[in-house]
Amino acid sequence: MTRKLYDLAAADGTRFSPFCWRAKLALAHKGLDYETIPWRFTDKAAIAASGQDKVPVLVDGANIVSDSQMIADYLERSYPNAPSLYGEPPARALCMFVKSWTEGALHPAIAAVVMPDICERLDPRDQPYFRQTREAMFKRSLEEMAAARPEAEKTLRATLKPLQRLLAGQDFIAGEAPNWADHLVFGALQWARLISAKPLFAPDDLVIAWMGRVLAAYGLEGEEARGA
Ligand SMILES: N[C@@H](CCC(=O)N[C@@H](CS)C(=O)NCC(=O)O)C(=O)O
Repeated sequence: MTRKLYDLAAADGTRFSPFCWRAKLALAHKGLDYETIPWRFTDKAAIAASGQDKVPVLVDGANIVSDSQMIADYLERSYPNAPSLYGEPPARALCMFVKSWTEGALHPAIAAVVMPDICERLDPRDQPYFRQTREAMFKRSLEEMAAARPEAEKTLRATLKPLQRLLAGQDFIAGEAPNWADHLVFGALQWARLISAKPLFAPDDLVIAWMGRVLAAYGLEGEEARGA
């Protein structure tokens, strides 16, 4: 039976979720086939069996796994003979630093820039839900966030500097080949570039070349435009 991954979709089908991208890269890393099921914010009933209300949700035979980190741990445990997502045990701990930086610094910097753009791109039936939950989350209206975009872009550029410095000297965050550390950061930047109403990165930005290498490592070239 084919594995299924519930994957957040915009109105035009673009798959922009950073957490879903991580999960897709982890499945590719393990060499596992899967199909994605486009999911909207308000399709809570479709993933109710996972016992929570967010995607990604992986359905692998009888196993239903939610939360991208739980999915990575599940894949590592269930498919131990496929290439490891973390490397040796200490490397998992290092990946947790990358996860903490991604979610604590990079995601907030990206969110401050793209929240209004996301709303525009959502299925109309998702838009009121998104506006209400995100305005409560950020304690600002989407219009206030849009007005503050120039400042937010400046913060994002500063946040990315250490990553760019790293990528000037090595091909992947994990070194010679990508692993979960790359997947975590890739998910965030893929989210940013797929959903931003205007380009956030120059074509010659080091992070763009690295994103190309990550996709190429899994034979996923061509996926970046559609986001599927
Ligand atoms: N900790 C979860 C976070 C997943 C998450 O926040 N997913 C978002 C999409 S990017 C979602 O499904 N949100 C549903 C909602 O806000 O109602 C993970 O790592 O998978």
